[in-house]
Amino acid sequence: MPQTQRTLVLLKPDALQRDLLGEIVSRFERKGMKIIGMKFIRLTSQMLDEHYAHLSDKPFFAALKEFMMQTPVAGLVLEGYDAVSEVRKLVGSTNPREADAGTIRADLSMNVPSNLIHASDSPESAQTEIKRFFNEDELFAYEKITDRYHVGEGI
Ligand code: DAT
Ligand code: MG
Repeated sequence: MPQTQRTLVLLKPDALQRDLLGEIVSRFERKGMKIIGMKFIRLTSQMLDEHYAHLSDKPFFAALKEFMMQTPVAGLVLEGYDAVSEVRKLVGSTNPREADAGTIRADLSMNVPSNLIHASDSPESAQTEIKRFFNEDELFAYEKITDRYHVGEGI
């Protein structure tokens, strides 16, 4: 059975600068993901040390942090069936030139680190990342008329 999950998305400074926030949010809306949190976040060096801890020994780490702090990022929490893997599927591989056509990164970007978007890579990291960037009172449970098409009795 599919699991209703929540996942964390960050629209990176290149998405903001290239006027792609709407295009990217629209792809998640069209898929049937429910937006339950959405705000601008000014990332700090400390937040990025935590968020990208798995990359701290890489030579590009400092440049990656600098890139992520160029502008505010747009944070979203998305909810839906198997949201973590479904959102990663829509996002595509880390390197946009290796990502499958049809994905956000393949269709709209060319390079790392300018690959437009972050999305949690497992249910465990989704939980940690949602807590890192959103307070409980910034997340909204609400009924949507389209819930009947996107969740419910289906497989
Ligand atoms: P993903 O964003 O697909 O989860 P990741 O967690 O391995 O990938 O890396 C986080 C970000 O770090 C990635 O979106 C872009 C940047 N990055 C990864 N590998 C890189 C590299 N070899 N050179 C420059 N930036 C890189
Ligand atoms: Mg990652």
